[in-house]
Amino acid sequence: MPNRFEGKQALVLGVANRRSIAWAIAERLAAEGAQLAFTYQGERIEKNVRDLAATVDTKLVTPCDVRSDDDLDRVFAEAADAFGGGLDVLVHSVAFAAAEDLEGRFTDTPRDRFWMAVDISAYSLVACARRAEPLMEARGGGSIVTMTYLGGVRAVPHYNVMGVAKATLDASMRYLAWDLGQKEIRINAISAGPVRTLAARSIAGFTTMEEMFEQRAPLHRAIDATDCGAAAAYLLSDDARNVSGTTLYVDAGYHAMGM
Ligand code: NAD
Ligand code: 0WE
Repeated sequence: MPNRFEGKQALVLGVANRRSIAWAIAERLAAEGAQLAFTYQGERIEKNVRDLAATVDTKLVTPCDVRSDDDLDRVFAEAADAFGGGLDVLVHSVAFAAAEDLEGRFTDTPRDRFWMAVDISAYSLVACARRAEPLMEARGGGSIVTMTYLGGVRAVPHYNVMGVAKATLDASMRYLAWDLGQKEIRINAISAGPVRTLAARSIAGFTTMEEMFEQRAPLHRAIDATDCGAAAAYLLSDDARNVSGTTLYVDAGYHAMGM
């Protein structure tokens, strides 16, 4: 295993359990020498996250609801404290839409739930990037990765309002790349194929979608969270020093197909 994150400090948002894509990314960063800080949403998953965090070199585990500016202010202050004033790496792996909006017709999405999905799944990246900026500047630069999905670029049945949120996330990532480039901070997205996580398992028809995916993807296989870990480690490392504002597809080639 290379050691690209020796002496690097990383804040990870979005671990819920051991299947979370955020956890696979954190494990890979830790394996390559990073020190970590984690946030979790809600007491329900606190123990999961604390138990996982205890297996790597963790400096901070703290709650965060990304809808709350107060939470975000506190989290970045605590991270700065735990890490001695600096931050090298930020992992944003957070998304949420109401379950009922991932089933019926997109047309029926009400105003409040449309904005909730965009708030949690897209605006949160902007809110985090703004708070990470001075901490990364203090280290002479940094790197940010967020998780996206093809449903933000093309219409995937049932992905609905999450697709609109991902399109907003993708565009936000590109505008952040322009602003933050000036501070030697890079930001990129990973567009993952379907992975059986907590957020995915509860989705009606997920198994059918996985089968279709494996038939149509050039590599004829599903991807897993460790594939995202490896891709994120690349984008977050100095190996990607001239890569910013881009989307890396980790989807066995699925996005390249027209049938
Ligand atoms: P997951 O359920 O493990 O992770 C989603 C995380 O979002 C959870 O940790 C949850 O606590 C957090 N979250 C939700 N609302 C929040 C809030 N208000 N404040 C703070 N945190 C909140 O599922 P996952 O599949 O690992 O999802 C991680 C990311 O990967 C998401 O952005 C998702 O859209 C993206 N993604 C997933 C897949 C897939 O098939 N699983 C594919 C492509 C992209
Ligand atoms: O981004 C996602 C899923 C994100 C997600 C999942 C849930 C389930 C539980 C957001 N909000 C919620 N809300 C809940 O109440 N993916 C990329 C996985 C996914 O979800 C789909 C997909 C794929 C792929 C939904 C419909 C169709 C395809």
